[in-house]
Amino acid sequence: MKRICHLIGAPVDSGQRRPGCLMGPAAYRVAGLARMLGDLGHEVEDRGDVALPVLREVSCENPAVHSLAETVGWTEALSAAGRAALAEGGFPIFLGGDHSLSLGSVAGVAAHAQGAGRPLFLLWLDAHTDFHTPLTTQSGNLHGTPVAYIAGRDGFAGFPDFPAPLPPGNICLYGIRSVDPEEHAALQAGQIDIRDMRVLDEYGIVAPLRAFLEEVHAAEGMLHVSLDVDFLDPSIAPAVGTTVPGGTTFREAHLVMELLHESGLVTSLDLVELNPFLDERGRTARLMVDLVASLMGRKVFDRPTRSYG
Ligand code: B3U
Ligand code: MN
Ligand code: MN
Repeated sequence: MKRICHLIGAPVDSGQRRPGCLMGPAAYRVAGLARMLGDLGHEVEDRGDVALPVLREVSCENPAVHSLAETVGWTEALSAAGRAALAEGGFPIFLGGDHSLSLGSVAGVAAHAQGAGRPLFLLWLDAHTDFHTPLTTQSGNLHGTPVAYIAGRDGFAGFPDFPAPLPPGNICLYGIRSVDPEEHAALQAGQIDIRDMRVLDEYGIVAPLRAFLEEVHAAEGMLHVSLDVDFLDPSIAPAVGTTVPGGTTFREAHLVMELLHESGLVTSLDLVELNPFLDERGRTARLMVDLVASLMGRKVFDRPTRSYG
């Protein structure tokens, strides 16, 4: 399917403490994202980088939280950008930026889905669950909070209300292998299905994803995919501030992308946590662009795969 890809630069650095993610959008452009999408037959509109609006004063009871006003500003601006892209019939690709950008990107997508009367599903490809609220985070890094915001947890004073929070069954956390105690307790008490590495080691990378995609399909839902660089193993993707060993391999990650393409269900995408300052000669940026290629239709042979099962 031919898409009109809207590239939305999100040079967000406020959600964590290590400078460099703001160079992410430039790195994706240098690595040839737009050309690759064009070569696959898609239309590409590079909307440039979103600008941070004038900041409002906001405060949080948790003294650990930093850069709150900036993160709220990004949330509002990126939400508007995402919503506008979908309203124009585009396929938004958010070029991050740290994962706090998803507070905004998913809010915008959710607002559109609500207006269109369609359920929204979320596939979170990440080593982390990002299920803190601003009140529970110990690091104070708000990139650890977007899933909680999207799921409608309390504690986001100062942020815009999340439009139509997603029910737990619409959220799939995939590739998880690092969870803080507060996140663990909240997830344990809730009903979000967590496809952590324990699950993927036992069942493989395919079956748990297929099961989720079937649910999206049955509900005629929209599907937002949020791809954190640390979903990948650090040995192939070193350009990320929070490396966690035991991530997905090159082939596993491509297979996930190929299955997503074949499903035809994905309607928006975040690329997050790339820190080009930590990269080795651009290899992580190039790998991320390659994975997007698989997600957008690049394949070895253009024919249905026969079943060997
Ligand atoms: N859960 C930890 C670590 C973390 C979350 N997301 C990332 N790191 N990338 C925290 O700081 O909230
Ligand atoms: Mn993340
Ligand atoms: Mn992560």
